[in-house]
Amino acid sequence: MSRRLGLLCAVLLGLGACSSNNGDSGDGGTCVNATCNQQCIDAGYSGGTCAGGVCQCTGRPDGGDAEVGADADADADADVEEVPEEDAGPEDAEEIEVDPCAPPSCGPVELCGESTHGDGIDNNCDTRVDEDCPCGGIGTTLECMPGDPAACPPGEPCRGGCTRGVETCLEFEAWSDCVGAVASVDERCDGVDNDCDDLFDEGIPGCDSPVICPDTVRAAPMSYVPLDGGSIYPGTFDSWLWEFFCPTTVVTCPAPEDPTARDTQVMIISSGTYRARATIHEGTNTYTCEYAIVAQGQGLRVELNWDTQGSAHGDTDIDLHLHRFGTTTEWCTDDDCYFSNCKGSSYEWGSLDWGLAPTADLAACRDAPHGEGDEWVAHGSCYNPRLDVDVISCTTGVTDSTLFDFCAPENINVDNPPLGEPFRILVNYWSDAGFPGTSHATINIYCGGALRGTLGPQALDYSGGCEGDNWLVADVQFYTGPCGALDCEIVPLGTVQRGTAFGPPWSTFTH
Ligand SMILES: [Ca+2]
Ligand SMILES: [Ca+2]
Ligand SMILES: [Ca+2]
Ligand SMILES: [Ca+2]
Repeated sequence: MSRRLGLLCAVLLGLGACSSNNGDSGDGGTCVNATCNQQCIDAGYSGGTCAGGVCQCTGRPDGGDAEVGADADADADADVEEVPEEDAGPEDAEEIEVDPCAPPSCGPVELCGESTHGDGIDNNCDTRVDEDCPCGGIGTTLECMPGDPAACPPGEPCRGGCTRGVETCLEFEAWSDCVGAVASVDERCDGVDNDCDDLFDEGIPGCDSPVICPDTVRAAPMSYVPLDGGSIYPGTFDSWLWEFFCPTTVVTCPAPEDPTARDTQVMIISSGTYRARATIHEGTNTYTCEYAIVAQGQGLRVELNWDTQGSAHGDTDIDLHLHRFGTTTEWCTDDDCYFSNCKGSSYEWGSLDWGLAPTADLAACRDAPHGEGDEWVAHGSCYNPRLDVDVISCTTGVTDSTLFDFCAPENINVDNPPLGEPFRILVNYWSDAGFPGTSHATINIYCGGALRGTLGPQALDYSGGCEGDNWLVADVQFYTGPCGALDCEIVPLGTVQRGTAFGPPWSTFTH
């Protein structure tokens, strides 16, 4: 067994790769919590539980070295290799290799992932994420979770009531704190899985919560998300209130259709992690239930916001553009996806054929605002690339995201981005609508549903159609990570030019 697998087995008992079925009673495959827990304690961890049939250890090894041997538990057929003492311990961080495809759990050292720029995981469970990792490019981001990684399986929403936050690459290649995460806490009697082990209110004597709160809900951007109060509290009630909280990346937060109805819905436009809270009054009792709604697109999704959008702020018109891979043609041509050729209502299939297959599932586009969804339905599929909506003017304060006047971000999607081919993102100051001041634009880049970059705010002063200020935002290229997940590399450009020239040559990528 290789040294790298030896270390892996030290932190994750029972992986098939380690030829073991630890935690079971020897009959193969079935993890038993009590045995697993004891094996982890024997290995120097604070404990362990079975998750997905696998024994996962939690808590830092108390001695720094994580030694797990076949003799660690005489009852188990643990076929795991001892980690030589010199291979473990924080001082050897740069030498240690870990199988990047293994479900993470608490270990002795912080790891920076396959990219070496961080992995969003608090590998050493000290509540700091990627604290030893240099980040690569100001404004690039990672979803993150402080504490035991077992709460958030890679590539999936977190379990139970836990949700990831976002860490942002700051100056001097340092990651920010992990902002907005809801971490595991001790279980309470509230209908919520507070400790994020897929069981709610477990181990609390006499607990019988009248509300049962959903685990994380997944949704697509630009879709109606049901707020299903009947499944949370089916009994009679005197009053009901839905509150809806948006991630900081969302400028205008949409409101539920009927906040005082038990069962209602909300139209989500932008990607990100939202929170819904129901407050129920029944007699003298008040019950609450709060849970996360994670809105994730697929492939590449770019979202544009600007601070002079809306009737109260100048009502300026700023546009999102995406340049095709493989060419360096000028902007505002058919190698550029933008309002005049890339909406459902402006697409002329053939002139904007980048060779990318349309997405057959209309759920990806049929709820696009301003009637654009109906256009896609008429086309019969969601074309790639595509611009969801072109917002020319809108009314500040409108929170009904289904209305034409709602101040929505502009968004471009490529559901099936080719690998190893770069796209370039541009923001064009089309019209200031008479507003005399400076506008500031912000771009959020999502890859495979995860926020991977927040760039800007970028000042824009001169509007003039395609010849106005053009912010060259970033080049983005997709690759498949070693564990099969789609990811992207973002190279910020950060320059503003006037005119439609392509700009500097394509960036160099490391993937
Ligand atoms: Ca850490
Ligand atoms: Ca890490
Ligand atoms: Ca629980
Ligand atoms: Ca609970």
